[in-house]
Amino acid sequence: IKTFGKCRYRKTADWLMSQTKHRPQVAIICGSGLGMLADTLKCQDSFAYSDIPGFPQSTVQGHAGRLVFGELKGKSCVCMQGRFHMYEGHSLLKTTFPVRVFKLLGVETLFVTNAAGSLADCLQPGDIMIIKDHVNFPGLVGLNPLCGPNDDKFGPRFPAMSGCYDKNLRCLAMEIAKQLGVAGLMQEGVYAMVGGPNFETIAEARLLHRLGVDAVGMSTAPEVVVATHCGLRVFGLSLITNKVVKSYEDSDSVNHEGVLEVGRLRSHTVQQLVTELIGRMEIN
Ligand code: 6GU
Repeated sequence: IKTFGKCRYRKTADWLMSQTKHRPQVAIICGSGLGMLADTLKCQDSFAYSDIPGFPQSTVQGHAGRLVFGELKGKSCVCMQGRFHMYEGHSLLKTTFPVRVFKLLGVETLFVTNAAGSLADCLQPGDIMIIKDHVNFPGLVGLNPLCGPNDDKFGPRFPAMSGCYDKNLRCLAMEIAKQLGVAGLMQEGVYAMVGGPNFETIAEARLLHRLGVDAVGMSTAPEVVVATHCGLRVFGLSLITNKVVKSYEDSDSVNHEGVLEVGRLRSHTVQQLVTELIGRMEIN
């Protein structure tokens, strides 16, 4: 199993700090169709992934592949416009590489957003799910970015994952949703990561549903595991872009275009929520 020495993360972090005056407290990883948030940062410095030493390259359509530094509501942020997925063929270590770089930049809080399909009957396309917990299916069978020698400088060999989605931030998010008048679109739920890139079969969808999964996607869990390992506070949102087909009578099927379309439709609301939450959350 390959691991990166701390100096590989350090090299990237040092390069970034030599290129920008921003010293972010918050990092945001934007999901499919939700990257526009990065464009709203004030006093931007942005870097194509291909120009950042040591950074992986993104390949998915709908993911731009830029790291954007700037301010949101007076807080210093760094935003990934485009993330890395396991199904692209990246090792999980590459997928989560930016998270450890963020840690070295001084980031204390990680925001993650993604597009997900709903299994819960109460989650409709266009709804926004506050991630309360996750099921890391690849992780359960040993595809975990923390596999291999542990780097004690980042965190412990056996990190706890209970409470990895910060409760205070989840409560504050719900309060903000009420104030913005979008509480009707919001609820908490459990996100499951599957490997992809294919969407689920009906049998797989039924299995996930019966296991208590509310929404399913192909990202997020590895980043959250690595963030929790190194002591970052985490907040996550899933934008529900479609219902997962669970019935043999149903003639619907999902496609990537549809996923991006709902992303665009609700991107403004997701942006507003994240922006307000960042503005109002406490920072140490
Ligand atoms: Cl239905 N499945 C998965 N795995 N990811 C998705 C999705 C479905 N819809 C959006 N992302």
